[in-house]
Amino acid sequence: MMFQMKGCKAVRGLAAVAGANLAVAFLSAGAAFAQAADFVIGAPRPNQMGLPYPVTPIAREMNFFHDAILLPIITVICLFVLALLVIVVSKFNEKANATPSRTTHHTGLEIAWTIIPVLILVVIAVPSFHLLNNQLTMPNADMTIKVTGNSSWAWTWTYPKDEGGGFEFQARLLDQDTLAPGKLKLLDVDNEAVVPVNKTVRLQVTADVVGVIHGFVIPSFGVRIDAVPGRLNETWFKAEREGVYYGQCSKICGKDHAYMPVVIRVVSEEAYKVWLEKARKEYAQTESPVRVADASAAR
Ligand SMILES: [Cu+2]
Repeated sequence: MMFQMKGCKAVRGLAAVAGANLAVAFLSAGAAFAQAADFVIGAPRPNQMGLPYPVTPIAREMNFFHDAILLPIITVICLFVLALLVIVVSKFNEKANATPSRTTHHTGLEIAWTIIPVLILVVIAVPSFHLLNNQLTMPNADMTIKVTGNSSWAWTWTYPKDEGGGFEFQARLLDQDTLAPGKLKLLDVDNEAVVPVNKTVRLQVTADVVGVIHGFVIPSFGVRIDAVPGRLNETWFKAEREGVYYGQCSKICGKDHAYMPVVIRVVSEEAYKVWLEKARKEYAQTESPVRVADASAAR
């Protein structure tokens, strides 16, 4: 009875710690929100804790999954195992326990330490599969952009003609020796990709056939997908806040792996139209051969 009461107290203590952890996670998310009242700079901040500020439904679901489900479970398990270790070390050493028990089996305990981890995994699996399904199910997209990790360690952005584009351009890291004030080191590029806010964007991601595998990542969008030569991978995002969002190639792809950031600027629909008009003229010399197929024709 005494042991049960002690155990109960310990569980309550663990729950309190997990709750505090959760509160910290939510507070830090709130701080990011307050900091980014108007325009989000989707880049890492000094002393940042937690995941990047989420601006898409998928990224929010990822943050929830991490902050509200994984983190508390991990915290409770770590503290539980630590408590067991402390008990074992303090109670069952030679001095404190000179004549050890000869017990080698305990059926109830063995069933419990098999079943409980399985239940924990099931609890994790349900929201995990839900998230995975949402990531992989393509919604009806408002627009399409093709991104190619090219063999000169830069990203080529292609805006299809059918959707008002018909051009492509390369985004290259700015010269780090002549970086203008306010520009982010190893993140800002010469030509940012631009998309309208609150629109579902289908991203088709690939890499040069003569190149290597790259990893296309925008943490604030919850987007992470491989850019593989000869394969057209597909993902999507719907950015709900204007801002400029940064990511970096996440595959160890070659000598300039560290110098090929991904930058997307999310603007209002009017600003996007203005940019599209300007970009069409600016990048006209590199007209894109990409056309978006009409999906209804294939049905
Ligand atoms: Cu790369």
